[in-house]
Amino acid sequence: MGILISRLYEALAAFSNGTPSRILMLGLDAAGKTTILYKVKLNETVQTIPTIGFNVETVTPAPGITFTVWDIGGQDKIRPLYRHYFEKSDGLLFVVDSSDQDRLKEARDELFGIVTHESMSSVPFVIIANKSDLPTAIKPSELIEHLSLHSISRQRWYIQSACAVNGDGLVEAMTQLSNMIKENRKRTHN
Ligand SMILES: Nc1nc2c(ncn2[C@@H]2O[C@H](COP(=O)(O)OP(=O)(O)OP(=O)(O)O)[C@@H](O)[C@H]2O)c(=O)[nH]1
Ligand SMILES: [Mg+2]
Repeated sequence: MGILISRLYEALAAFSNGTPSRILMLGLDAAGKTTILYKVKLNETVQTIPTIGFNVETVTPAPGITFTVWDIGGQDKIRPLYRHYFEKSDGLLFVVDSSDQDRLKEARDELFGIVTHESMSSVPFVIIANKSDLPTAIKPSELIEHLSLHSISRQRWYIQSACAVNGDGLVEAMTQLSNMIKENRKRTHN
């Protein structure tokens, strides 16, 4: 039933909004990107294996929002391939494992490499502070400091606490991104 409703939303949204927004979902390996993608697509918590290459799915996280989400494998050896996906992206979901404090600097370096790239420098992004269910997870306010988000001034950003396993925060993250994409379009068309 859930899938039927989500398919119906997809059809309605595609009809009313035209082309879905093209969304890149990036972040370090094991941050939870593929788990998020299929939680939103199927409302199921799937067993994942590390992504080599990418998964792409059209999702409708909320009525009136249709995204084509590109979930790219985050292992360090394949990260140099990211830039091939940058062109014509409307928004970025950057997923961080907020319980893995040892890798926050690595996550920050990756994020800055992406958002300062010329093809991405006007693309709004949402940080998904994932794995909020784990006891070592830090709060979004602390993550903002660790990721030096306040030093980013060229594009709009938002941070959302989430748990891909039970779905908390995922619709909120995608709705925020959709709103920022709409504002961005209005600004660039005026
Ligand atoms: N506890 C908890 N575990 C999670 C959460 N999200 C993902 N995981 C687990 O984290 C592991 C990695 O998740 P993936 O979705 O495969 O990570 P990924 O970002 O796609 O990794 P790559 O494909 O290697 O880039 C899996 O064992 C997931 O079940 C979460 O919110 N909470
Ligand atoms: Mg994956």
